[in-house]
Amino acid sequence: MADKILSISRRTRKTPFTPRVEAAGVKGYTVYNHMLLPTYFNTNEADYWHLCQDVQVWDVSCERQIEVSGPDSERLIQLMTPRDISRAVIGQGLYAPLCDEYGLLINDPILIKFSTDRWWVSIADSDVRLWARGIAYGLGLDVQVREADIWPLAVQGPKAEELVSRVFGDEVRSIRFFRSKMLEFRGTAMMVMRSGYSKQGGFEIYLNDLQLALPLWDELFNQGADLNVRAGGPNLIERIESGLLSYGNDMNFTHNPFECGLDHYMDIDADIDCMSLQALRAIRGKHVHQLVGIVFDAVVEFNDFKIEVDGVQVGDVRSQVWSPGHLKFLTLVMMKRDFLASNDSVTVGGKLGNIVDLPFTFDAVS
Ligand code: THG
Repeated sequence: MADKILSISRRTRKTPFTPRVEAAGVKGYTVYNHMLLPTYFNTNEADYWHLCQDVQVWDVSCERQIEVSGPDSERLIQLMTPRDISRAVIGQGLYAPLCDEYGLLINDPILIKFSTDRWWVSIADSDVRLWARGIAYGLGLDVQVREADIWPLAVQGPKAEELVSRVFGDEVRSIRFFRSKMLEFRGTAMMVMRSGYSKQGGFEIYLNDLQLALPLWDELFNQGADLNVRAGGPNLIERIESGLLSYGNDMNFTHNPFECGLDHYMDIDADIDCMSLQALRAIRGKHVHQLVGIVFDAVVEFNDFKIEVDGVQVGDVRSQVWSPGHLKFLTLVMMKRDFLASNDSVTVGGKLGNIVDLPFTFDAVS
């Protein structure tokens, strides 16, 4: 596949930052919410080390904001998610599964309470706008659902706080995890949240003015020169080591949140009006699969992503990567729970893998 290119057209939407991403020498794109998402600039591994040591600017415009506004907004959001949103405060992000009436995953966005009558659903890769509009129409809800003109730019890495505070001011430093402030850039206030798809620390800037895209990018690079700032993107190695799930890869519309280990992000015993609650209560404890980690000492070649024991499939490999930091081959696998009940390892191609709970934990190197 390495010799193939991605044909880009209006369907594979560009972003306001694409000119700078191209100038920075992007080497790979994926398509996410019908929009270009840069995947790497040097190599996955070089980008990984740089992310863990310095600071990167990521064009994550493809994390589209589905804006739900109007008197019934909170009702519509709560119908879609089994996480109790009633105590959210303005400017807070809540990582939350969206489920259909069977308890199956529609998406795993960050829900953001932008104001009392306006929520943003910061979506992973599936068409939540259509789903939300369908529900709103079917129930006759008094809401508007649209894809907002917002293009998130993530600044990630140990030096992210220093860089973002140079551009937006020292108020940045007091923003707590998954909280945000409206801060000005060139006289325009935009949301800055302490969040992002890595565990190296950082912020997401929700750009709301097209004209400011290139000035913002350039300012981050001017201010960050001595911090060794570079362009980057969600990094496969880092996100797997950190246990950040990827909808469409690790799980999809055939899985429920229990199977993905998203139990913490649901309140299924709460008294909330949510369309998946009944199904989820019935599934609880009876789900068939569990997403687990399987750790090998060397790279393993899987046969069509299957893990088979005595000719019977017991697992479906969803994501895999060689960890250069831990010198392990990390895989995320949907395993049959009845296999997990009596096994804590599995042999694939003659190589033994240890089955572990997610997120991965790595013993400190002594
Ligand atoms: N940022 C924004 N929108 C997004 C993503 C993002 N939408 C798509 C995708 N990423 C959604 N998926 C995730 C998955 C994990 C996290 C965020 C988005 C995440 N999880 C933390 C964890 O697992 O430790 C904390 C979750 C919590 O405490 O609520 O950060 O990256 N804007």
